[in-house]
Amino acid sequence: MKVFLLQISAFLLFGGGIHCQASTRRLTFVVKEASYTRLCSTKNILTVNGQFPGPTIYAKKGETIIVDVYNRGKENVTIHWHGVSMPRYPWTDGPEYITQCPIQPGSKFSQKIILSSEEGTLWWHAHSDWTRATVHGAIIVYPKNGTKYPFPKPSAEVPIILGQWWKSDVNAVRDEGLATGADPNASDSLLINGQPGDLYPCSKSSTFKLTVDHGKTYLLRIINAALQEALFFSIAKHKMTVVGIDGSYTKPLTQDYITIYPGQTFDVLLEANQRLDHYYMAAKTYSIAPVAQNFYDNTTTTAIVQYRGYYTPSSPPSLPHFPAYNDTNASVQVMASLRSLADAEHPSNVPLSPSTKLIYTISVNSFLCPNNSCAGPNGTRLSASINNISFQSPTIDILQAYYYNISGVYGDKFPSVPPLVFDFTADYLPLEYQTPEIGTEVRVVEYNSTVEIVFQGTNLVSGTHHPMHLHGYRFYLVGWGFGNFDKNRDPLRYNLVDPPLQSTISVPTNGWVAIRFEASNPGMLQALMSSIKKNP
Ligand SMILES: [Cu+2]
Repeated sequence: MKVFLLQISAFLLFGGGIHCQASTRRLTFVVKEASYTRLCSTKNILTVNGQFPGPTIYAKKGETIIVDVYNRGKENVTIHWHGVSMPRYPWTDGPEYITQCPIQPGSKFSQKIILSSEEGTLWWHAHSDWTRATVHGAIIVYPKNGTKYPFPKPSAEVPIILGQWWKSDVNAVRDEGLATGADPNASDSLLINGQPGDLYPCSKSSTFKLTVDHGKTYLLRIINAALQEALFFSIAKHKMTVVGIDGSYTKPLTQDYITIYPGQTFDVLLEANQRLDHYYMAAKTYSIAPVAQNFYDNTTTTAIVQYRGYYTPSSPPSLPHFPAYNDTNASVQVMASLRSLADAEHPSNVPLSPSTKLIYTISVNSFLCPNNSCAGPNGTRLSASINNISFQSPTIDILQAYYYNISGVYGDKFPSVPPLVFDFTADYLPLEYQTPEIGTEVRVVEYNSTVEIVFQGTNLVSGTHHPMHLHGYRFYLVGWGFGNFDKNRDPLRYNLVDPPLQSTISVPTNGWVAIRFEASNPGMLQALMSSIKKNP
């Protein structure tokens, strides 16, 4: 019986065109350092081909592309195709020590991108340590020849890549976090297309500007490439209509703002239907941490939507209205409203009666330090876990260990349900629950089984939101809620008709999400939790 392995890991974040049918297109990515100036200071950052954000990959649905990756930097690196299912070919998906060993400085590795059902916006990023901070870019997947968008063709398409900038070297920020055991320092600014925007020092002249013609419609391909921050994104005086997420289309959803979690991508239509003027588009962080404690980046990044024509623009342009930074109800609003198209051309294939049901708790944890010497809460060191297991990175990649039957690299005892059941989202929880086990465990799933995973957030150390991302699959988001998942009551209100198809979802603060997928892509996959922290 063929199986695939679902490898589950909870990382501490800082520990953690033209299509030619005849031949496969090749691209060259040279990973190297380049000097960039932001916020009045200059530093070297790791880039692809010297560009930040990196080059956009344009593709057609179903295309295969080979990317020759040359590592001319000083540290190990891999490139990951985020949201690409890579059917039957996990070998070059990128996560280091999961599907491959990292590409060492001075060497080259050719990575295939195998597109299948994805259409819309995806992205690529480095998948070693913190290299993702600056090594990332958009993947735009156009409809196949003879097919078209399920909405009127926009006048233009614009990648909007949201990111974070630290004035210091990102590895130094990471190392300090690891050394102290506390949250790494918040970034100094948020970014839109690599630029902080007008509200930051030394940034005004380089602010990203989108010139629009009145009456036309623009497709914004919005990517949250930030390492940590969940972001509210909005455009002053304009509505946005969401038409896609994570490389699949949705029913149109008109919004004043969206909440976009790290790793997510949104396709959004912007109708230029307001008075000729300049307007800010802006992003700021959603966080439940107290604003005073510098646990998150509480700045606002802006870009300008400027109408073409002869007029005197407002100065400064108007800023969009945002929910309060800690408005958890606002943070789930888009998730609660998104529906897939579920029509003849875009059918929903959500499994109706899953054969494998898993419940995974997602927790922030803490380890004790000698003499309470660490800088986390009560002198501990912060960590994170799924079903109380904090992932230990192996030294041989797990896929290779599986393929060649190398023992001792990982175990296959990942629990299907929480090892200890308690009131996960209670206000006060026993301190001894905070310390997790450490392990490198995988969950083996039968080939072609249908899987449901409920990700249950807990209030250990800090009940916060947790972006969850699955490799090798996109999944249907069939349900979500606040508090504890109730296996009798909650499935009754699942959406099994038109749930959105996604690759990244955020478990709401002190809540849960339920996802379903068919396990039809053998390989070593990874469920990643890319957030911890923000410990009040
Ligand atoms: Cu990914």
